[in-house]
Amino acid sequence: VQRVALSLILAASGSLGCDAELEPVYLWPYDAAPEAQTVDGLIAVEAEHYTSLSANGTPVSWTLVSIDSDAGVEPDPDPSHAATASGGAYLEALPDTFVTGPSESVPGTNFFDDPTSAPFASYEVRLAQPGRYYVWVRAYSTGGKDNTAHVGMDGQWPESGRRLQLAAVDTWAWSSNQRDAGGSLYGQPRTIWLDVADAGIHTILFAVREDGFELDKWVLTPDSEFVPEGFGPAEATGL
Ligand SMILES: [Ca+2]
Ligand SMILES: [Ca+2]
Repeated sequence: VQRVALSLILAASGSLGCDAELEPVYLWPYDAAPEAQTVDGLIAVEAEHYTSLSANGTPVSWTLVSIDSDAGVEPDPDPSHAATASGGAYLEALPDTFVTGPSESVPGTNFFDDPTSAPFASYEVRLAQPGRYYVWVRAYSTGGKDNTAHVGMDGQWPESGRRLQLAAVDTWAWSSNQRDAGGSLYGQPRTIWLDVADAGIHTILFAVREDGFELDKWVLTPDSEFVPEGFGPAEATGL
């Protein structure tokens, strides 16, 4: 396990203010920002602490659901899961029209196998070291038509970030599985990753593949043995 400190910056309004000499600091768009900490190469970010969201010309958007407010977007067949979400909030891809039962996938409308034309959320982070980062997400699905997404970086969507697959249903669960990896529809752990060529500011991207996907929190870790549990690491803290 590499023991290199890593810092994280989230841009509050597009101005990153990055400076390699600065102590790591959050620039959350929230007043109650946690104090930043240096960590052992791992970062953890609440999905609701995004830098920006884009529908990317589609009818679907990542939409905030919290203990204080429902998404207010219909149709959304399942109830809020904010009460059991990390931080009491998450993003859901809404509206959700591709659901278990008599519904059809419509590419570009409720199903986005190609992440380049999918709705996405952006997170500005500062990575203090290059290398391979395994991607874990804490997410919720209520069926097989709500349980995949894509991960990208800096406007790119590498094959290793495509088709992130949840293996659990009707519960919050962590996954780093790529659909079909290892000969299983539900994939295998640590088959979703991002290769980072240079330290510095990067934009981590999460795109919708199936509407109704609920994204609570995500982790990047260089540790191939790390498996998050429960709510996972506190934001930006490490092992
Ligand atoms: Ca769906
Ligand atoms: Ca959350």
